[in-house]
Amino acid sequence: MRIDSIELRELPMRMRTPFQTSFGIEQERRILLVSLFADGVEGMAECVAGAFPGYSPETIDTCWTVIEQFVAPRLKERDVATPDELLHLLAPIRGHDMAVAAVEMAFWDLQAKALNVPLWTLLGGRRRDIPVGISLGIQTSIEATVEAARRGAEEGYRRVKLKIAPGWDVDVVRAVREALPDVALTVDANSAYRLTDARRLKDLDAFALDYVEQPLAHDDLIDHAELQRQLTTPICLDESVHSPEDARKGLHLGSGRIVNLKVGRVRGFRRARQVHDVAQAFGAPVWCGGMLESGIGRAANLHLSTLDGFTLPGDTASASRYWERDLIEQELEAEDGLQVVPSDGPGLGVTLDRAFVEARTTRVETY
Ligand code: OSB
Ligand code: MG
Repeated sequence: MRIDSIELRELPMRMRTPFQTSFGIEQERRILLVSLFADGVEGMAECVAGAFPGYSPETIDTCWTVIEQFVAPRLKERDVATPDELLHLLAPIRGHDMAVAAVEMAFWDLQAKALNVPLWTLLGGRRRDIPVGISLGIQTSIEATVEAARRGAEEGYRRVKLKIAPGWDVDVVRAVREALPDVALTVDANSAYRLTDARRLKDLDAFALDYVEQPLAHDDLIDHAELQRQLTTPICLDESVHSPEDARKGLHLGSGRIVNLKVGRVRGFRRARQVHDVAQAFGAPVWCGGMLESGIGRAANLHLSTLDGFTLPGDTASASRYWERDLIEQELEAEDGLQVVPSDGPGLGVTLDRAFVEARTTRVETY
């Protein structure tokens, strides 16, 4: 397909409630949409970078700059036949995986639309009902956390994940576990601990957690392996895995036994599939992470979740948990803890609410 142009668009979206993690608090999302135009077709993706470099060094501003200055010039007026070819053209760009991912994902949507097939068939997925869980940010009190967890469980979500941080861990997990003895419960530290906290983290073994997500540093596999030897609870890697190589090293070292797979973190669908395949080779389950996406990014996550290895509930809960009004026409709502893959048309299977998006857009450029 001959790439005619790339459009970048920013629109602010305010979340219903603030989302607090060990690295910060967020309520005003700056959504960055990327469109690729080729052969009269538009492929679209959402860039998952945040406004602040707390989860990753990338931000939506670095992504905009990298796409404008380095990605667009390499793709414009080029014939690109496959995602592999596109990644090859972008291979000189080191890092900036979220920026590259957004463009790569838009290319998959473009191809699927040109072929008139749903994206999941191109990805090779087979699952149709996607089990989902909720991710609860750090709340104002233990009681509020227990109540939010209880509501999630009552709504049928298949897993409750609690954000933890030093000083907000064992007590809150104990309270939720006592209130909900049977719920599939996990915690996510977003890299807030060090190996010297191992004793504290070992206390979490008492609560039958499905996993503890990314307890240690974002760039560490060695200490995670040492910690995993001391814990009975499986460790799930999130921030540490940017590539199939990272997954291989982490699973080989025993740094974790489960992978949270976020397509934006691993440079797009092609590499996400490779990470998935590596995990499968190790017999390690994967699940689809979330980055507080709007409907465009959530739809992409649901398509990815159709691959066989996604055996644990993903962070792809109902869009209405975060948004008063989404920027797509479909309502991506879970029922009984299941999401169905969007299928209103080819590609992502969702349609942008153009009037809403135009009205909210604060910046749009075509390169
Ligand atoms: O670590 O999984 C994470 C949100 C922003 C950044 C990092 C993470 C998260 C979440 C929320 O846990 C997932 C979601 O519901 O989109
Ligand atoms: Mg995480």
